[in-house]
Amino acid sequence: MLQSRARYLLLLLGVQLVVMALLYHEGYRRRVAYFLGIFYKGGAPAGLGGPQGSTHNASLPGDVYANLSLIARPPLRPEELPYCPETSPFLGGPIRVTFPPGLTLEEIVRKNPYVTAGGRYQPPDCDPLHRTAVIIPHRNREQHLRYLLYFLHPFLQRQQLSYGIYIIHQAGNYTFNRAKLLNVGFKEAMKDEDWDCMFFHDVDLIPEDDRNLYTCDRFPKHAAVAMDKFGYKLPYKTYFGGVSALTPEQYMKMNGFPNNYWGWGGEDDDIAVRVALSGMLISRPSIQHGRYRMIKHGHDKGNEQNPRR
Ligand code: UDH
Ligand code: MN
Repeated sequence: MLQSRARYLLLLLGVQLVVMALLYHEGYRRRVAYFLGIFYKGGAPAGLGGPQGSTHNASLPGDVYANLSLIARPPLRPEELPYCPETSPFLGGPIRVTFPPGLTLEEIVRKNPYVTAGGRYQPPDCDPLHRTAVIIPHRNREQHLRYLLYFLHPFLQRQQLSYGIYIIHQAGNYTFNRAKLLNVGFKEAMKDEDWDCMFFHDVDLIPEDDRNLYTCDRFPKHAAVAMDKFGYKLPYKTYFGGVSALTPEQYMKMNGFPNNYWGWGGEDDDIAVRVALSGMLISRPSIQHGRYRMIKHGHDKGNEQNPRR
């Protein structure tokens, strides 16, 4: 009796030792990926960062590109792909936001080899649960746009979303109209695909935590709850500016956004009123997750404060 118990304990110890040796050898992340059924190619990084393999750098905490190369194409036919898990195993939490000087579009393309024309992406290793379009109103902010794309692509890929990014550019020099551009973006994006979530996204706001999921909620979502310029808290309770997200159904229910706010200000509060008038509440991520850095800027020419807002 005593002997068989000792043998059992020895066996347990042995198993434990083998598991520990495996953990040590394979590295924690890979093991987690393995247990979650994620395939990866061993050796040189084969995913994001691609053949160059320059992005695999686990030594930099918060690097938005770190370990993204673990997302690789598995040896499966598309119809055999498993569903993506409820929670992506690639989330890393806080992202270190710095602005590399001399960043070019070519560099962003190089670091995001799975993104296809039109800023579109599908997870290569699983069937996504969410399809999100990101709508960005834009004019004369090329540098901000480069930084946003640099951070947003890997951020969205970490969340295992199917996504498309739409830059809605206002041509000419006439007064800027943010909300109208967002309406244009909605219409154009829905012609392309049956998106289940639209993110309306200022060009100068960089998300700082990848647990801020770019998916829609039961109610219209205001995502930019903690911006650095407001001391990382909401400036006021009904604030709906910066980054927000609606399903097509929510957008239609409130009859979209106003078209008549020319120049800076007011349109975001109008949108919040529309949400309330259509009987919906505002959903928000937590203050820890909904963090954003705004790239510093002054007032734009052609977007003067609207005194009649
Ligand atoms: N936008 C452009 N081009 C413009 C104007 C606005 O692309 O000429 C877009 C862009 O996506 C921007 C968004 O509209 O992020 C909102 O405009 P904004 O960034 O000017 O709005 P914000 O509330 O402006 O950030 C605050 C005024 C800045 C003064 C700061 C002085 N310290
Ligand atoms: Mn801004």
